[in-house]
Amino acid sequence: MNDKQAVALEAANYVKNDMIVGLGTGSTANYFIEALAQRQQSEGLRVATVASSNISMIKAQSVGLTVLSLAQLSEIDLYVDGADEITPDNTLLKGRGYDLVMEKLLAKAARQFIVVADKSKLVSRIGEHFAIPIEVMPFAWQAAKRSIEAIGGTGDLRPNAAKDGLSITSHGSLVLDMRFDAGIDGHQLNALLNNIPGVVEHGIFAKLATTVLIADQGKVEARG
Ligand code: ABF
Repeated sequence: MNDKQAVALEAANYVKNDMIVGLGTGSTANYFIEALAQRQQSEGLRVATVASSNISMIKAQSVGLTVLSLAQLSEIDLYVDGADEITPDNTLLKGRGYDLVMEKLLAKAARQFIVVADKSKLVSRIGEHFAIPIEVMPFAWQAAKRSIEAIGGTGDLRPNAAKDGLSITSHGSLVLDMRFDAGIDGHQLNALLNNIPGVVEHGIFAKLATTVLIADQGKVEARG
């Protein structure tokens, strides 16, 4: 069993009967979806889910989980998702590969948000390894980019996987991948980005995680 599987299995133990569980996106979240389906099959666990992406929705349906629409819900019991970076105070960077609007909505709507990751995701500051994904309304991208540059950001629109066009999210937005000086604090940046017109959402998740589960060589540690 690899570390992503180990941490996902541990997170599945937090699920109790009749919970509504938010499903993250990515390889670690995929293992969680499988572990949850396994508990449903073997123990008869009663659970309903809500997915953070079409990919997770299809995965969850394929393993027999019930998937609700977030539009039907104002809060959920638990959300389990991966992250790209995790700082010592459990601030997260997310959304490098996928839509982050649903991810942040679910993180906010959840009574408990459990982050599942292996040790490679631990960093000392947000932006240490990756650019910050910033989702922008298509008609606002130039104005938003200018505002982000004014607070020290550098970067550009994210190309699509084939690099022959731009990445467009499932909500029809564009993504700016922006880097900032190491001196700028993640919480400060979070507040600044929250205030830029045209920005739909961004990848800094501050004060949202209730528990971070980190796996290292098969052992899982919980950080509250
Ligand atoms: C998604 O999963 C993103 O926010 C984050 O980019 C990614 C982490 O994926 P993995 O578990 O494959 O490293 O939720």
